[in-house]
Amino acid sequence: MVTPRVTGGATSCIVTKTPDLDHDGTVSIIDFGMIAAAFGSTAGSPRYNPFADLNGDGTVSIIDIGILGADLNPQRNIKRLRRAARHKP
Ligand SMILES: [Ca+2]
Ligand SMILES: [Ca+2]
Repeated sequence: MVTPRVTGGATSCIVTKTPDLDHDGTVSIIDFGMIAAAFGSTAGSPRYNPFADLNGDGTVSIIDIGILGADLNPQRNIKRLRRAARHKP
């Protein structure tokens, strides 16, 4: 994921991994739970999940939760779940 930023006339971008950790097509509380399970871990520790380390700095921290939070969209997820419920056989 690339997030453009313009600050004081300078343009930059931040490149992060996708916050859709379980690859179900939405950023939801499930993805948040995966980051929470690895929260505070560092590369090499047993709980470290490299997919949860969204900015790739070797630590699963509040920064990674913030990146996920920017894409967390409860309304979109509710709509997706309703659509799925309508298509059940
Ligand atoms: Ca997901
Ligand atoms: Ca991180």
